Amino acid sequence: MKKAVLALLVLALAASVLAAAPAPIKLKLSEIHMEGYPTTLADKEFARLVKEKTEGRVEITVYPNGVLNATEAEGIEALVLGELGFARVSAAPVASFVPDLNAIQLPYLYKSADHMWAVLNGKIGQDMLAKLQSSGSGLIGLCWYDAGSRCYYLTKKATTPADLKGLKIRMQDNKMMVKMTELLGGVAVTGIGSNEIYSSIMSGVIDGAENNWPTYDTKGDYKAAKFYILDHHTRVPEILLMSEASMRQRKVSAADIAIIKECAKATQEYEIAQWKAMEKKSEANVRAAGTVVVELTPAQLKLFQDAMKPLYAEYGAKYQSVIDAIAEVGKKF
Ligand code: BDP
Repeated sequence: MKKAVLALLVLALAASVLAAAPAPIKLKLSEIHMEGYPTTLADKEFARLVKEKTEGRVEITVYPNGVLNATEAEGIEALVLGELGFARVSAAPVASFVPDLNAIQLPYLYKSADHMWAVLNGKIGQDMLAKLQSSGSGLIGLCWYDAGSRCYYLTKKATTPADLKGLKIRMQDNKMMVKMTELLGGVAVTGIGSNEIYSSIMSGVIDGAENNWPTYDTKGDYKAAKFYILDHHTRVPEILLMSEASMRQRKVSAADIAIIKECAKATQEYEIAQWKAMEKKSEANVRAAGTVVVELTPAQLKLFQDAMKPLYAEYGAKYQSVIDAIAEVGKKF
């Protein structure tokens, strides 16, 4: 008899424990970079923190290598529809959904990474994240990550915009970026995910692309286009996005959303540290592999800068106060 009562008690206890701990909400995070890349490491740290701080109520699984979405634009679309919980993407394709974001990725806007970080961590960057949330896009910007500066890389040497004339160059899915290459005389090609660039160059669909050292290195693009032109035309930060629709559909509580936001912010410095190390490592790697790194003279660099200036009138005019504020922050650097 006593044994039966005990067994019942144990059962009741187990049932109450089970009832108190509902199944975790499982969400996916899309990432186009490979394992070990700075943003992938940060995504995983974010997922780890979220699980810990929500005491297991929310579980995020990171899917690297673009297995969920071949292009970031598709990933962002999936967030808008609520088919995906999170995506770590470049801010460039996000600007197709929320054009305000172009104001912080105009060419030659920042003097250095420190200048950009003072902007992103200050009022301008935080206002941008808030704007994203209030834009009605359904996208919530959780935090920024570093992605260095972008340079053109081509199958032939170029030192001036004239050398780019007629070359087919893959650009990110963003009209301003397309225009940037057109202003140099190149032919911009979009709709190509960054994992498809290598094969697109090898098959002659494009003559090059543009990106930072780590992407040029880890995607193997340096094997297809061996001229890396140090024009450093733009710094486009990465952004960790959350889907408003997905959080609603999956019934993530407001308290857990607040925790998620804090966890994301807590990974920013971690990514920046990983980034700095990777940037150096990748540069050394591609140099050792025989990449022709093309240094530009100040006069040649100025030709690139002058050619891109019309973007400020076309895409920056509406955001003149933001651009002025960025220049103001830059005085300290
Ligand atoms: C890399 C970004 C990545 C973008 C890629 C691109 O890290 O998010 O997808 O550029 O050019 O620097 O598409």
